Amino acid sequence: MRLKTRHLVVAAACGVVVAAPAYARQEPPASATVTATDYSASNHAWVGGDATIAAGGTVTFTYPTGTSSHSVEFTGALPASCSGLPADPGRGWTGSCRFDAPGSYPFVCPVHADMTGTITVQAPVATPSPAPPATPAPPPPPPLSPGTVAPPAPLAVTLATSQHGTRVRGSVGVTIRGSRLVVEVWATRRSVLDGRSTKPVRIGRFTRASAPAGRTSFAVGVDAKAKSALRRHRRLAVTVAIALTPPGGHELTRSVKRTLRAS
Ligand SMILES: [Cu+2]
Repeated sequence: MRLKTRHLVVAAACGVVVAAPAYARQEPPASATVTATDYSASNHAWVGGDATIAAGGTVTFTYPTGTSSHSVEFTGALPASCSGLPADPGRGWTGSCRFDAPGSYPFVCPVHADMTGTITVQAPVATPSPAPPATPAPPPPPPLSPGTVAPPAPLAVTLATSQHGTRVRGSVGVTIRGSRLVVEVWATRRSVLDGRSTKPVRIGRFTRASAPAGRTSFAVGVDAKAKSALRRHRRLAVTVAIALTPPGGHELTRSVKRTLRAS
């Protein structure tokens, strides 16, 4: 972006050239709205999905009208907190997230892989001594390895034995409000790509930055490769890795094997 150059003001009265204050970077707004639409510029898109806000600001996510199902899933850094976002993709919902730490927060609709957006959070401009953000950016959740030995039974996971369609649905018991839930679905490279490798490949991910106490349901959409494998073979063996981290606490993990069947 070219900076404006009209920053010199001639103070004619005394004949002195005075430099006016350089154009300061504009303080970004404290809030923004991101709207899911079935059709705007393209099929299934976020309107305002690349918003920039000030640290500590809030973004409202909404899907007010339409006939599809959408929801919001952060794929990198997580907001400080969210409320009102649907646990399952759906319609007619409004939720919001607060962003404390400056940085980029990419997100996607788990149903539509090309429905992506990024919230950019900027540090305050005019603070004399830059105050550290109230909450440091949470590190991205570590990758969960499938086949991890499950701890005795601290994590109450309900996952139907028979999973139909291209989403893995289940629920998990959350004892401490504000826990972070990450559910990943893995399959072998062989089953997804028809190769020989049995190396695991991640085919879906669901995150909930701040789950309320009680039972939180999840629905993990699988990616295009897995959908195409499911069309070819009618079934796909998957490992579902669930991780729940209470605020400031230890991560509880569990992994469960299931078969996804084409509906
Ligand atoms: Cu969508």
